[in-house]
Amino acid sequence: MLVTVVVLTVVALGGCVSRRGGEDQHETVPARPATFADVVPAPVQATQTPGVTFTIPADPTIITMAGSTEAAHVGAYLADLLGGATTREGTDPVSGGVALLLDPTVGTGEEYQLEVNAGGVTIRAGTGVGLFWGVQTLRQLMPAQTRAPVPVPGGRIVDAPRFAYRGVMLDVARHFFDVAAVERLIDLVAMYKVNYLHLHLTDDQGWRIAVDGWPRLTEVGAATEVGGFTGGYYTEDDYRQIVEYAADRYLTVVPEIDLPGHTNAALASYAELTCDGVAPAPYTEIGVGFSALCPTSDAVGRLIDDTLGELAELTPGPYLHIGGDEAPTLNADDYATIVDRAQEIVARDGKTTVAWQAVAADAAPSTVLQYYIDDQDVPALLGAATAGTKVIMSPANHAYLDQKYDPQTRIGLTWAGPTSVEEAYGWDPATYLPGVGEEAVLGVEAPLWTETVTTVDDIEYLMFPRLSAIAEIGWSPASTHNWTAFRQRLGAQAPRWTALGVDFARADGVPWVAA
Ligand code: TNX
Repeated sequence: MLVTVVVLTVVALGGCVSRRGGEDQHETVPARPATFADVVPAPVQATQTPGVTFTIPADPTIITMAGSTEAAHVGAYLADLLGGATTREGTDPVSGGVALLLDPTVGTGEEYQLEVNAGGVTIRAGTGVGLFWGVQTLRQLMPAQTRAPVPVPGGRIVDAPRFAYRGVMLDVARHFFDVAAVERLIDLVAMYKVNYLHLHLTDDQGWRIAVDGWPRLTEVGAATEVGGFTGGYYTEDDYRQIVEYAADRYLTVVPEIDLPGHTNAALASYAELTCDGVAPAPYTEIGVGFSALCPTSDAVGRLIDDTLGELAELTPGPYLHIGGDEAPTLNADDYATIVDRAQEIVARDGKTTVAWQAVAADAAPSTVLQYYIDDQDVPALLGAATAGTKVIMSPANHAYLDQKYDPQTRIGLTWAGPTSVEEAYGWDPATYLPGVGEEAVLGVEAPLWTETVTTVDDIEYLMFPRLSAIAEIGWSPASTHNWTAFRQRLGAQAPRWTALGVDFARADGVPWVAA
């Protein structure tokens, strides 16, 4: 009965009121052409030329920098977006098409410049990744349907990221998501210049990566997830495929093996990882903080060595994440024994450790710490940051995508939230923690824990639009930070997400542009 009343109310109001949490008052504004003010994340400088439009014609010409396989790769990506193009090498702007030119004077990293005039589009960058971000910006200047012919407003953008690390995390341990789901996620986050994908591969409820010599990790440890017995895992080839797909879109994978706590799935697989020699039952609940690897077990040493060693080999990126959070059953020395060992192995294999803030007191100088909450570990984190340690900022009350938007949101946790879009956007990584300034901040990351997330739609619903807010905080200069302008830019993403079938939340407070 109640449901009927609500449905009738929705219909009576013309469909603008949703029954889903966080969308009660959602606002829709008429469709409009994209402008230079709509780009997310906001560029360093964006100037539209009034009265100028260039229409990328059907079967356009794309010039890619002569001799550059990177430029050719980005050209092929753009051709795909446009629904086909004639691509050839060159060194100059092209009349009637798009030129992707390498130009070392633009920069040596992710910087790019984009110019649209009546004759065509030119993107210049010092690197392939810079060209790729330029293409993502160009995409946001096109209509949601990017198949050429498409109009693009005239103007000029000069752009560069504020922070080097702009990450998203997917927890595939609490619920498993297959390679296709991860690839879709990569495609969506690349639109917002996110350049790191952190995969939380192991936890109490599941172990999601095959490790040579440890078959029970996947036979037993991967067979569960939150709420039941339908898990899954990545073979080495699956993992390689994700890494490659990400690299093709200029994202670097950061694999996480969470230890010494959050390890029930491993302990259930191998009794020798426990101190009492008894494997616990598999675990499918949500509560945490009860499990730990045994610090005196030889098998634990071998597990860490084999798992991190294998991931180091499979991962071209510089970082391996060792977790380190919530291990209250171990004393400080036992905890340190295990995280020290993990850090040594990561260093042995030529990688850099990333760890949650709990590792701060035991962190090697090169270890990157990930901040998420104001707790007893923060003084050690501040001390490390003062001594030169880099920090990834993921304050749970702003950046945790698993939190509900408001108390009515159909999925999500609430311990750090609920978190509206305005709250997700409302912080500055370089002033959030006094003592961790611009220099100490490597970047930002938005984690999506998946205790309540079971489908791709669920991922998208919690991730969009808030991931776009965190991506902007990581990329855009602090001087562009402005909620009133951001909500307009964000609203302009709606037609794009609709065209891509993204189940985003039409959250309150954002003027959503009609498709
Ligand atoms: C805290 S943040 C956790 C995760 C949970 C998450 C749920 C952190 C390092 N640990 O184990 O999934 O909260 O929001």
